[in-house]
Amino acid sequence: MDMNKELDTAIQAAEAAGAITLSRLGELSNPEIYAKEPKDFVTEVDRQCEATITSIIISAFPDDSLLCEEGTLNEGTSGRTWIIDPLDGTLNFIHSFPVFAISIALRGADGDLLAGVVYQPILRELFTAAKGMGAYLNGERISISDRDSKESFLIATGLPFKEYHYLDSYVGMLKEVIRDSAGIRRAGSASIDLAYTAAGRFDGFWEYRLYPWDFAAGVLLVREAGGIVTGFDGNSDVFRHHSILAGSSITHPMLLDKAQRHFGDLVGQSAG
Ligand code: 2AM
Ligand code: CA
Repeated sequence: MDMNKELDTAIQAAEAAGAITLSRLGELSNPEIYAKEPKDFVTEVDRQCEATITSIIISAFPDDSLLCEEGTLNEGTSGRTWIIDPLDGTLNFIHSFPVFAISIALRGADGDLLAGVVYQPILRELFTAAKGMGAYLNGERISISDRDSKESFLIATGLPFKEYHYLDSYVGMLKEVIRDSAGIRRAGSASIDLAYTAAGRFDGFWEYRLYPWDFAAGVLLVREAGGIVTGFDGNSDVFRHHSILAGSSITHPMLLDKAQRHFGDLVGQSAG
């Protein structure tokens, strides 16, 4: 199915939200920061971006549903759902640490990811993918890393920041990945971690607890770039448990083996 109109709309929405983030970067002060839950922050910039994105998407596709981080909902009749993170990396944004993105994905009625956009406004990097059509960075085809020696792997992860019952499992896995890689990065934006994995900058990525809007677009990017994405249970239905392992045919099995040994029974638990 041709996704050109969907991708063009998602790009337009992501660029409009990106312009908002750039115009507000460095401006935030404490009264403008709200905690949805302890350590889970939202700012008026997140809300402004979400309003801009959703109005662009709803006017182009009024029959589609919306699932957005900051709560905008639209119950459409098409069976398709746009999964939107208007500002991924909010804590970075608040601190002016320049790693944040807009993530927009479209999921079809059958559950398949159809289109995905991750836009990093500071670097003006636009990552796009449509099902079966490959993954692109600013119009150039990207592909997953072909590095094959563990001494060369640069692996991204997300550290636990809110729930700590799996901290020991996480640290057990982290210790092994430290030994089996050149280095680890924790940049604080899962959509960028996945987009960079798709582009071969990172050799793999793992994070235990994420929301659909953090990973939906990035998962399609990695798969369309030739990579493998599953949950920690090895299942490719990443929407079931919200844990993510992404990598190449070399790094994904390595991460999966470690996740299964360290997380054990935890892998089957659904996200809270
Ligand atoms: P968010 O900025 O859209 O909330 C990486 O760990 C992911 O977790 C990010 O994509 C980020 O998405 C989310 N997250 C939420 N709260 C966080 C926090 N306090 N520290 C780090 N990441 C956080
Ligand atoms: Ca967000």
